[in-house]
Amino acid sequence: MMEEERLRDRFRGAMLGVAVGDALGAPFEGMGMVNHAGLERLEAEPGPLRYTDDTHMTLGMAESLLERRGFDGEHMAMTFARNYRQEPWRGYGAGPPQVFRLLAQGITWDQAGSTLFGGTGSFGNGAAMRVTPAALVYYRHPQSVVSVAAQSALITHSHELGIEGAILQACAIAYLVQWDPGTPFNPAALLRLLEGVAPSPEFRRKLKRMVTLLPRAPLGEVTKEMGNGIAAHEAVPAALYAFLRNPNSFSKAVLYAISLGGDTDTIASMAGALSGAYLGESAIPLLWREEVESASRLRELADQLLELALEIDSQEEEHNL
Ligand code: AR6
Ligand code: MG
Repeated sequence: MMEEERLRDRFRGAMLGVAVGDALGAPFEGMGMVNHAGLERLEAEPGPLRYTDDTHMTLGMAESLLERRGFDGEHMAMTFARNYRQEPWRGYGAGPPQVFRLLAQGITWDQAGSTLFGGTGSFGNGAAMRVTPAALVYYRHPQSVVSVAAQSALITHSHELGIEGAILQACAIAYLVQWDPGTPFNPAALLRLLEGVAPSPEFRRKLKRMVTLLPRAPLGEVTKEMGNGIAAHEAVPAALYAFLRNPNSFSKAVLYAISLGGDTDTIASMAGALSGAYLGESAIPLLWREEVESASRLRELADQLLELALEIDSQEEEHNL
């Protein structure tokens, strides 16, 4: 296993990456493609780095996993709902608040989400954008990463594409957080692994296409092929592409994600999680990781998630003896 100090840097990188990408991308949400000068300014003068619902829900997921020492659907749903009631102004999509109202009426955590959007469930990117803590806690247990990503998605995003988006983002983070930096990284191997966990044609087509768009397809072609919208099957591939195209630089990955336009906070947040998991906190520009809202809380939660991950590992080892 990778030594603890390096893992700590990666766990912190993933959690801070979520918030930094979210906060940097938020002012550009819904704009077309973002111009170069606007992006350059973000490096020196990022402005107040305030996060949105993406990070708010990520915090909720971390809090629930830590309190219950693992996944508890009812508890996680109630934690999301409680946090929403405390700070409803974070920029939530239309779906989650409806789920929280249904939960308050006594509908169970695994049923409420399936009533949304005429009974099809949400395919928004909301389940993927918050999944980092689950990926970290179960990083050495791929089956648990898949099942906890799927079950946590079900709370608000029961459409198969909403669920698959969460599974893909979680599997990518779990893979990257344990990648040995001494070994050359092969994007094609990660993409093949991801194809195996995303059966829907929407995701498979984009994962296949992604290899051919690396390393320097023009922006317009990337947004056309991957999408840049609020749907999971657009934002998740867009974020993964932004990372894979810039694997060795956190700031390049996140700024590239924002340059795609559309749902910039969520695409940059998910690209930030991937890059932070791979490169660690130390690769995030100091200004960003110090100035982002709740930086010390995110770091503290990352450390506690690592403790929990190691606890789960030792339980598994005992179980296997
Ligand atoms: N049919 C039609 N439209 C849909 C469907 C569906 N089955 N599912 C989703 N949409 P939502 P989220 C559309 O509301 O995923 C914040 O800005 C619909 O327009 O479940 O948590 C974050 O920063 C719906 O409102 O919320 C993220 O960018 C929208 O997709 C984003 O919102 C989003 O799905 C996260 O939103
Ligand atoms: Mg947001």
